[in-house]
Amino acid sequence: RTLGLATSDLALMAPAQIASAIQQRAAAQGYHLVIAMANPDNAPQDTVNELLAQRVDALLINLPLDATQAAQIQQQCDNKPVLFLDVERSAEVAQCQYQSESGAQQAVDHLVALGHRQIGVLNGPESSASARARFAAWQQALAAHQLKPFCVLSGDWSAASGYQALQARLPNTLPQALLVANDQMALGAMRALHQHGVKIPAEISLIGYDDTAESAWYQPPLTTVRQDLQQLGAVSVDRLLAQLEGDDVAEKTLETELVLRETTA
Ligand code: IPT
Repeated sequence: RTLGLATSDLALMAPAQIASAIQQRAAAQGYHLVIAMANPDNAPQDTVNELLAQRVDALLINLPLDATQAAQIQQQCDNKPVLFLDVERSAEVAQCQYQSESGAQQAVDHLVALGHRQIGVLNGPESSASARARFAAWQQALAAHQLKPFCVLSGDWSAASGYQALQARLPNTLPQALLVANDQMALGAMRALHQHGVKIPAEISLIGYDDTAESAWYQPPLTTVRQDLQQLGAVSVDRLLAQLEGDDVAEKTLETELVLRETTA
């Protein structure tokens, strides 16, 4: 009895921690897990094919996909149960994902309550539906306070890209606060700010997204929007196993929440 996981690059913290949680839960339920990792030269379908070639019984897909790609993969898997973890919400496929709205709203409300009006964003890659959903949720939360993003920077999820985005911005006025689409980019952003002597949180507040295991160990410890990656792994395995047993699985939305640490003031 074997489950397959098609995943984004495991050099990234969040997918690695999700895979770890999935592996643990699968083992606890008596399933073997086979992992296939996306590679920049392959289409998502190729990654899924690697799993199908190994005769997995059901599949978890943690690849950033739009609705069309997800529908294609669903077809490709024939009638095997498939559950998507990083897909455009409008896709008509089984999904197990965190919704961005609650956490984004708590993050913006927190910054506004601290008196900040100039709030910038450092977004993830435009090609990712999750990055687009986070940006939309921030915009909506800012609009509720009659605000627009003070500046829009972007990166590719890596710490290096967060560093570069801030380096490029630093000659110009910084916002009072920055919403960052993941904790890894926040790590790089913090290094760039530190190198330029900009004090966090006295001169700029930062809020990340994910709450990876390392985020409490940043200096200062990172305030962030938490997606409980452990829970995501466990819930997605349980749901996939229910699909495998033929149960009609209800859509379950997982809620994000703001975790206050020391990067906002
Ligand atoms: C998403 C992470 O939040 C982000 O930090 C990045 O690692 C991305 O994955 C990589 O694809 S989590 C995903 C389940 C939406």
